[in-house]
Amino acid sequence: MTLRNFARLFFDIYYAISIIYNMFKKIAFICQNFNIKGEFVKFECLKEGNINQTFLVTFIENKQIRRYVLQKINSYVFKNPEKLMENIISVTNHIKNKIKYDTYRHVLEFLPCKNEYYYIDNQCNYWRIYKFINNSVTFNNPECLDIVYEAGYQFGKFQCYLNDFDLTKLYPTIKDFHNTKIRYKNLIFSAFKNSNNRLERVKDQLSYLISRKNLASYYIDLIERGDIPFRVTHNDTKCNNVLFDINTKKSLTVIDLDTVMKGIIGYDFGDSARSICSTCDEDELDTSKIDFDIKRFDSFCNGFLSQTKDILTLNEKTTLYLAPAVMCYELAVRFLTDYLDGDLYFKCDYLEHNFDRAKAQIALLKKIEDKNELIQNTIKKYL
Ligand code: ADP
Ligand code: GN1
Ligand code: MG
Repeated sequence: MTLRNFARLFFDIYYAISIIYNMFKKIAFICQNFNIKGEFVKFECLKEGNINQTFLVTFIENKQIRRYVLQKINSYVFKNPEKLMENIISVTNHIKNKIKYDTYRHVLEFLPCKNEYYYIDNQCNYWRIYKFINNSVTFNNPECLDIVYEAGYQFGKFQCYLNDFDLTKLYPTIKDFHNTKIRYKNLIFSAFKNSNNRLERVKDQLSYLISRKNLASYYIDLIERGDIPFRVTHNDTKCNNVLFDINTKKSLTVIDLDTVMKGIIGYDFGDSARSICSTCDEDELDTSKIDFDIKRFDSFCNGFLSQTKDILTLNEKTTLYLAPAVMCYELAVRFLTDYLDGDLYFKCDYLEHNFDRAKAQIALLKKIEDKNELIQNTIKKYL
């Protein structure tokens, strides 16, 4: 190694250590504001989510290890973190009152910071802390049908817990979040703007999504006609938003409650079906491997509908079959829009990440549409 290379390596290592050290100090300082007892010993990044910045922080109190999840709320995505935290606290309190045992493992528990449940740092970032659920695990892609059943069951149970929750208490944390018609308009607008000169690259995917435009209006028309009711919905029911016990592989609780707000059942059912029943990760590059697994869909429906079938109206039941396609379409539209806009919304690991995600959702949508009849029959079996 030349002296010059050695000096560069030394500088890089020094630079990396100083970033980690400053981060350590900053995280320790933020945690202090939540009055956590004990000594702060370390932090790790939890990289699963596409939105918030998440850290696992470890404290030692009287020789006992205590772990917490520290999150910086994404303020580009969530414009009013104060109201968002009000939603989460009232929803988690409501659920807590219904759980009979092991409350600490079956609902998220947030720590107060003075009179609120967030801390604002000197750059106006909002931070929150909640208890880490020990011996838990999440799955991007479930390894077996029991896990699929459990994920469906847990999202269904979440609906049941909140069936008697007063909808008017919830603030819309993201306006028109699942308004697929507006999502479609935004895509067309971004294509016109072409602010990052990416239009030429996406023209095949864009024309496909335009050709399937009728999917965008299906649920919005039903709501506008008053054919289906509003409910409290989670709105982000992808597979890795359910925590499982690492040993028994039983589901523990639904996490990532930022988007809990007024919605319709198809959003939660469809979003989890497209996420859980896909044979690949959301950013699979080899689209020929992507399929919608009907065996998984069967187990998912079994779990979800075992919890919800008695609370759903007839119209909700008969319109459920299109939900996996609509939610998959919506996500393809969102990924492509964000790609055209220059990756402002979703966290990206590399330049083309959003484009690859959009292509993967389109591949999945085609499979879902091919299996429409099987999807309908499976839903009927469990209603
Ligand atoms: P995002 O909004 O970015 O998706 P999440 O709230 O879903 O963030 O958290 C990201 C990841 O952190 C989860 O997928 C999960 O692996 C882990 N996690 C979050 N909350 C907990 C918790 N209470 N206990 C254990 N792990 C958690
Ligand atoms: C985001 O936060 P996370 O990673 O669970 C997004 C969802 C998308 C999902 C796609 C608030 O979910 O709507 O379906 O990415 N959440 C928000 O992976 O936009
Ligand atoms: Mg998440």
